Parts: sequence; structure tokens; C-alpha cells
Amino acid sequence: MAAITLVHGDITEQRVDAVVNAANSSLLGGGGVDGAIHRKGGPDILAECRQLRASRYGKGLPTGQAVATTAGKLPARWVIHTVGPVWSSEEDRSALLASCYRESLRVAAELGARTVAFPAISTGVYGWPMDDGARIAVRTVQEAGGDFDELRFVLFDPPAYEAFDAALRDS
Ligand code: AR6
Repeated sequence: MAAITLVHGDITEQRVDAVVNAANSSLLGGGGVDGAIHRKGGPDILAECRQLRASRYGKGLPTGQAVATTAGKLPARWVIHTVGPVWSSEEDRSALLASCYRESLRVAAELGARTVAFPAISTGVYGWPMDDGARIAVRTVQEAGGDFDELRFVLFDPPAYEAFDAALRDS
């Protein structure tokens, strides 16, 4: 069973095998985590994303799925891009958010990653309430299993850290 850990910090500074990007389906960059990863990781990541758009993902990466590229200049080996759902108060999209974590872990296992760092997917620009996003994240990685040494959640601010800490304590 992998250790599930929490750190307060920046996803682009994590020395792990794979960092997960909270991307959008264009795979061509954006703000938040996505912007930071492309900015610090350099152009090699975007070049691979463009190749993915020209081949397997001509219409973009669907919500809930995940795909890996190089991590460029980041202190990681791979970036695993996944597309979270936009929060909706009318429709329950939790299964798609859970799928992001599960599919990212599936890709990480295929790559042979031992350590994976996740941001709190969908809880920024996409508007998912932090407490609920944290519960889904923790539950899904606990259930997903797989042969990893460490699964790390990287939380940008104290409220996010608190939410994940509470979710882990309640699990
Ligand atoms: N390290 C760790 N966490 C961060 C960082 C960072 N460097 N920067 C922000 N966060 P978001 P989303 C936190 O908006 O909601 C982009 O434009 C942030 O406080 O990055 O899935 C994409 O291109 C929040 O809690 O991702 C998409 O269009 C969490 O990470 C869209 O945003 C996720 O915030 C995806 O939105």
C-alpha cells in the first residue's frame, strides 16, 4: 500500500516520478497548475502535447482521461495530463473527477512511476468545492491500489491542505 502524503506547496517543485497536470481538453495550456507546469517545464511539454493533438487526440483529451508527456525541465520524469470536470450544481460529475485520479494512476503504473504528485484537480478555475474535491481525491487514490511508493497531494494554500487533511483523517 502506497503512502498517501500531503504537502503545502507548488506542484512544479516536486521531485517525483510523475506530476499530474490539471489540464483542459485542448492540451495546449492554460492558467493555474497548467500554466505553471508549461512555464517551468519549458517548450518540450507543449511540443509533445501538440503531437498528441495531431495523432491520438485530434478532438482533444476527453474529461476524465489522462495521457503522459515528458516533464521537460521539471524535476520529474513525466507529466500526466488529465482533464477535470467543470463543477456543476445541477449535475453530479463526481464520477468524472474520480476518473481523473484513477486514470492518472493507471498511466503512472504503465510508465513504471513509483511516486506521483497530484494537485487538487478541478478545485481552481473549474470551481469544484474544495472539501468535496478532497474527499473524492483521497477516496479514489485509496481505492485505486497499484504498486506505488508514494502518492502525494500538493496543496497550494492552507484551506486546501486543511480539506485534504480532514478527508484523510475521515477515510
Ligand atoms: N501547485 C499546486 N497547486 C496549484 C498551483 C501550483 N502551482 N497553482 C494552482 N494550484 P486549477 P482546475 C491549485 O485552476 O480547477 C487551467 O486554465 C489551485 O489553487 O489549476 O482543474 C487549465 O488549462 C486549485 O486548488 O485547475 C484548465 O482550463 C487547484 O490547484 C483549468 O484551469 C486546481 O486549480 C482547469 O481548472
